[in-house]
Order: sequence, then C-alpha cells, then structure tokens
Amino acid sequence: MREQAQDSMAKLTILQPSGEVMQKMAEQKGCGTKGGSGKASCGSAAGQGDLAPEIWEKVKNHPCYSEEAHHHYARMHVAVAPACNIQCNYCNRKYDCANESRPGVVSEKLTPEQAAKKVLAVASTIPQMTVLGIAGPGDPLANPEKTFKTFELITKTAPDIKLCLSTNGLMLPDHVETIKSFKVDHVTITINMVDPEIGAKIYPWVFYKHKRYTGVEGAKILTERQLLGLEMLTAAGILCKVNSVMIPGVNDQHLVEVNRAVKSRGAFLHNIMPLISAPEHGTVFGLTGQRGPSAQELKALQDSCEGEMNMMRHCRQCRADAVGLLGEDRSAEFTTDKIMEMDVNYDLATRQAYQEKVEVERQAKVAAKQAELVTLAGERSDIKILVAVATKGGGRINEHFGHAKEFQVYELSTAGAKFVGHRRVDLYCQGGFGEEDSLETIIRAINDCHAVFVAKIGGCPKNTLQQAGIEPVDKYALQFIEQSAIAYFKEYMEKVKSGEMQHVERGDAAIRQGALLA
Ligand code: CLF
Ligand code: SF4
Repeated sequence: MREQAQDSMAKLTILQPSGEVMQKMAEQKGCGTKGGSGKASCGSAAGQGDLAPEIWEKVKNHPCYSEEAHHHYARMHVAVAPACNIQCNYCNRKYDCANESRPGVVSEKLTPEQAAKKVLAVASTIPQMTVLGIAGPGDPLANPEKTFKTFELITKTAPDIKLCLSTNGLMLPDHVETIKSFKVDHVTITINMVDPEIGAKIYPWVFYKHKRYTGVEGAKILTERQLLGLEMLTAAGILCKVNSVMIPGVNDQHLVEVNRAVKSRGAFLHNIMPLISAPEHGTVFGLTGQRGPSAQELKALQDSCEGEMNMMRHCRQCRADAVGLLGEDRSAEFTTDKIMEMDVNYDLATRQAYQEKVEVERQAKVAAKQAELVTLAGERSDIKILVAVATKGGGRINEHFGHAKEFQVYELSTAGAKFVGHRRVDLYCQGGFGEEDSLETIIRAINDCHAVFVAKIGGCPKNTLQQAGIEPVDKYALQFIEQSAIAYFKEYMEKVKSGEMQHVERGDAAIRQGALLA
C-alpha cells in the first residue's frame, strides 16, 4: 500500500506541457482572441466580438459560457452522479455538490434512462434549453459509468443539445479521451488553489487509487490532477471553465495566482464564486463561522483578475437538477413522477424555429445597445455607478419589484453598461402584501447600487428605497436593459455636470448566505 502511495506521488509531479500542447493551448487561449492579453471577449455582452467562428459556435447559446446568451438560453442538469471522491470543507454530503450548487440543496437522483427521458421532456417544453450539464449531486467523474451512459443516451436522442460536465478534477486525466469521444465540448473544473498548503485548509481528504490521502499530501494530488486535466482538455480543443470558491482569509488573495495558473493552461473562462456559508448547512466552514465575501470584496477580486482573462460573473450556483434560465428554477415542473407521465414530443424543427426567433430578439437587443452607446461617445469621466435590474429574461426590464427573486447588477461608465453580478433576495411581495423584513434584506443586497430598474413598483417600497439612497426607476419598463442603463447613465452624468446633483459613492452590499433552498 505504501509502495503504491509513493509510486502514485512520484508520478504526480506537475507536468510541463509539451511544445505541441503549448501550441494548441495558445490557439485556444483567450477563446481565440487575437492579441497578447489572452483576455476572452466571450462571456461579455459583446456577442461574437473577435471570437474565432468555431469558438463562437460553441459558446453562442451556452448560458454559462456567454453572459449575453444567458438572458435567452436555458440549461438543465440531471442528477445522475451521487458519489464523490474528495471532501470539501464547504460541503455537506447530505446535499448537492457545492462546487456547482448552493449549499443546502438536495436534488432528486436519476438513473441514466430516467435522465434521458427528462432531457427529452424538458427539451419539448422549453425550446430554448440548449445545454445539458451533469454536475452532481456528487462528482460526475466519481460516477463515470452513469455519467457517460447518460451522455450516450442523449447524444442518440437529442443530438442538438450541447453536453457539459462539471468536476472536481481528481479523475479528469483518466477520462479526457472519453469526454472527447462523446463530444462534450464544455468542461468545468473547480480549482480553489494551486498551493497544497492552502489546499489542506479546504480539503481534509481526497480518495485516490483506493487510498485516502489527508492534508497537504491529499491537496497536492488534487492540484496536480486538476492542472494536468486542464492541460489535456485544452490540448484536445475542449472549452474549459474554472470555478473557484472565494473563501476570505483562506484563498481570496491566492485566487489571483490560481487565475494566472489556469489562464496559462488555456482555460477559457474563470468563475470566482462566493463561499456561501451558514451554520444550518452543517459544513465545516458553516459550523466554524467561516464567513463568505461581501459583494464588493467579490467584485474587487473579479475585477483584479479580469485584466488577465475573462471572468464569469453570472453564475447562479445551480442545483444538480436545475432546469431553466440561469436564475429561474423550473425543476419542480419536471420531477420523476411528472416526466414519466409526460408525452414527449421532441421536435427538432420546432426547437430550431423558436431559437431563430430568439436570435432575432437578441440581435435587436445588441443593435439597441450599440445605438445608445453612440450617445456616450466623447464623454470622459472616471465616475462608475452600479444599478440593480429586475428581469425575468430576454435582456429586458420586465419584472415587478415585489416579484423579483434576484436583481442583476450592471456597472455603468462612459464605456457603457457591463454586467457585473447578481444578488439573490427574499421576495418582497408575499401573498399580496409587502414584507418589510424582506425589504430590509433587499436593500442590504443592493446597497452598493445607485438605482433599481423595475417594470413596476408600489409606493411603499419606493419611498423606503429612496430613503436608503437607491433610486427606483420604472420609466424603462419592458425595455432592453443595457440600452436603458446607458440612457440612464447619460442623464445621471448630465445632472452631475450641471450641478443639479452630486455624485456620491455607495457602500458595500451583502451576499445572501443562509437558507438557500430554492
Ligand atoms: Fe451546468 Fe455548469 Fe455546464 Fe453551466 S451550470 S455544468 S457550466 S450547464 Fe453555470 Fe450553474 Fe454556474 Fe455552473 S450558472 S453553477 S457555471
Ligand atoms: Fe461536495 Fe462537490 Fe466537494 Fe464532492 S466535490 S465534497 S460533492 S463540494
């Protein structure tokens, strides 16, 4: 046993990529962008930008790999992978894998056959569902038979659906060939550290080749396997996203180094997510009082990495059985009982026709934004403000304040409107009445914003928001978000320039930590 351990450790030195691998990685780096920064323009609101056509094909309707697409296209997960091979201190195995899910969520586990039926049922009902992901409830590659059987069944029955996989990376190098053979074009690896000393504070153990490794020894195996897997995937032309959980005081400063390490190995996108940690989740971090970051701490870290590569900021930390647009949860419509009774009518032509309509709307949105941007040409100012937006999709301001379960946050500057995050909130409107406790938590969640854009808002919350220094704005109801935000910023700047108003910085905001069961 000891010999086996030494043997496996000896093989686990970090591999330097070969010349051929480096060449392929360089071609993939920055999602095909030209220029030396390696910064990807995918995931931005810019649409195709300077992405190579083959990369654009992969990301254009993937809601996680393109921020712009996430307003229009949906994903679904099937919970076919219950086992896990490592332990993370932010995870309680009673619940779903917290690398892609909010803590405290329990998904309904499926067999590959049930999963295939569910995919067809959802694809028939939600024609803009374009991506199937396997992300738990454990680690998909700790359950390779179930994971790949599911992909096999779906490839046969629903060939237009993109396949996606999210893993902790421990077993990744062993499965790259299979991943490629199933045409899984998108793989996420959760990488929280590249330094085993830091890793030992996050991972108490990893189970590898029939042996449990603890502390630094375990973390060393994990980081080497993760980075090797990343190199192999990017060399194989598979788009890789890296998820990192930001744990203040543990790996927050270190994630800049992680960002550099994954960028140099060809990662396409980096998604830094906040630690969600509360005692009721029963995790080591929850029980020991480890806090998550504030909204501005998270944004500052994402901003500091953005010069290096493109950052994903629209992740919703989905459940392992999530269905719908990111930020909406339609999983309750597709429980096993319901899908087994559903008549499935998987019609490719209907799906394609619907998606063509979505594309027309999407192009209209981009054109409206570009036209509005022209009005900011020549403006010079360092002022930046955040605005919160109530939306239920389509890139429009189309949600009532009282019905919003989350607000999308945009940063406005003379460069335009940029999506920088979202804030989950408690519903303000409960059973027809406004809930004052919820309003307080909503204000805490968007406290760094100057305004909140809504389709409609009642008089009472309007006054309270104004008193908190957040301007409720309903004049852009049902209009495109970015176009409206740019118009608002232009007016804001004019008022500041004329002296009618003074620009003041806002404070920090809170990311909701507890009771994340929905
Ligand atoms: Fe799922 Fe992940 Fe694929 Fe997306 S989710 S496996 S890449 S299809 Fe997306 Fe959800 Fe964030 Fe994941 S918002 S948790 S990043
Ligand atoms: Fe939990 Fe996912 Fe970590 Fe496994 S990889 S311990 S399921 S968070």
